[in-house]
Amino acid sequence: MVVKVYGPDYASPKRVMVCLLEKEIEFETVPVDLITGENRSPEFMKLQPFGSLPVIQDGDYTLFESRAIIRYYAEKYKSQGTNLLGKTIEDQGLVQQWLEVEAHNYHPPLNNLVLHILFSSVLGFRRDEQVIKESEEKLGKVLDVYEDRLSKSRYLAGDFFSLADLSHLPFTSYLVGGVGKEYMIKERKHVSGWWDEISSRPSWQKTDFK
Ligand SMILES: N[C@@H](CCC(=O)N[C@@H](CS)C(=O)NCC(=O)O)C(=O)O
Repeated sequence: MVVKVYGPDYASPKRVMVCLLEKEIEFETVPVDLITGENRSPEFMKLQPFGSLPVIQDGDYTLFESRAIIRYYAEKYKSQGTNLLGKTIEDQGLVQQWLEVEAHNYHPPLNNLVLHILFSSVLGFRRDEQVIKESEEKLGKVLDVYEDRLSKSRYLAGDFFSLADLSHLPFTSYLVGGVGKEYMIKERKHVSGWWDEISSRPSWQKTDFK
């Protein structure tokens, strides 16, 4: 049974697709257009009651929330493709810790930058310079913590690529691309080396250009 990924042209569905590629799981994509509001159709809202992407359908199993989906597949296919969870229970704890950091410390200010710099006009709200300034400051502080961590560790959870690193790919790609703040990564030597390494993985190269 081929996994269906509803997306696919947005950052959160890409978090799922890059994980499926790392895990060597076959999938197909179902386009949903946020601009025309397809995600608010009664049919889509049956799959995702909040109207957000991504959703996956795997046979008759449906799951939404990108980080829940990547945890599900990393666990379900533990011994297939890249091990994204860590070998020891301690490593696994660190993977989960840094995944939480990505979701709760890194993502919120970065998401504000993406929304206000890239999508405010298309989504029809006012670009707020104060939000942009404060979000950049907040994200900078988080990146300082990353710089320290990555000066001692090749990847966030240890010496292995994991879900914690993978989860950063789609929105950091906006940061260094359309958001125009690549310097936030480049001015931090260890963050910059880490970004170069994780973003050049074949799985991400394939996902980002889809
Ligand atoms: N926490 C959700 C957030 C998903 C999300 O924000 N998706 C965006 C696309 S990247 C979206 O669908 N936005 C439209 C909406 O939520 O109405 C997840 O990680 O799956």
